[in-house]
Amino acid sequence: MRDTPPLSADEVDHFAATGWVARRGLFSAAEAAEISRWTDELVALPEVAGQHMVYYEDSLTDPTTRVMQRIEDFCPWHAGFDALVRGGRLLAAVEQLFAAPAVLFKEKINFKKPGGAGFEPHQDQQAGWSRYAPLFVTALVGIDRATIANGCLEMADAPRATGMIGAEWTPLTADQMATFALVPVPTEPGDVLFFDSYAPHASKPNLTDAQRRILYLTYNAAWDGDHRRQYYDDKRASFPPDIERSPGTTYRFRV
Ligand SMILES: O=C(O)CCC(=O)C(=O)O
Ligand SMILES: [Fe+2]
Repeated sequence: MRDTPPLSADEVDHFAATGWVARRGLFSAAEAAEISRWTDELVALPEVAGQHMVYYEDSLTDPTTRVMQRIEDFCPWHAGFDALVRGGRLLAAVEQLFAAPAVLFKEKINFKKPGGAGFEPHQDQQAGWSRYAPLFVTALVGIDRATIANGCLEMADAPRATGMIGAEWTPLTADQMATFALVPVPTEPGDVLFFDSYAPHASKPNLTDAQRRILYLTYNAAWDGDHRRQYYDDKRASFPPDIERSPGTTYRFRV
């Protein structure tokens, strides 16, 4: 017998209507604890140029310090994450949403440490993704509880956007957001929020005293090709992780 699909027909319909859907408890508390432990392992890995990409940001609460903002391109360096991301329930759910086979485009963990910044309203597709594929689906996996106070995601309360509302590399303007509101979508460890690359979203800074870690796994339909390595090669060239930066050059995060 085939496994039951991870998403119900109602959940698939919600995604089709809005571009996003929150699937509560896709992973058990024990599985979420394991993902949390794997995240600690990634943080403990020595930083080496050319390997997993670790980015830092200036703290909002203590401007004299830099705090870990995110880690990307880590699947090649962690077998547990690699297996989680490329198979099982996550891939099966994403394939339900594409109604087609899918491949991994990118993986990252946003740490949003105490003092970590929020994100201006944007569509992920605005980050230059159209040169790789016309549509992506991201699975946001809660590692820590994400709340309004620590900067959970806020999603557009609107019919699904099927194209770019804003320009590449700039946040959405008030005019571009005039027809919809953003609603907070708090998540518990093990919850998964699926959203496509045109779904407008934002988040607030974390002004609490605990970190808010979220795993983001982004996929595209297999028929649009496997662009993961090229994407990270391009990103290392244009916006390298801190350890790969040249002294005296300023690098700017855009969306
Ligand atoms: O982690 C967050 O609060 C939002 C992140 C986000 O939207 C992004 O990295 O594109
Ligand atoms: Fe985003």
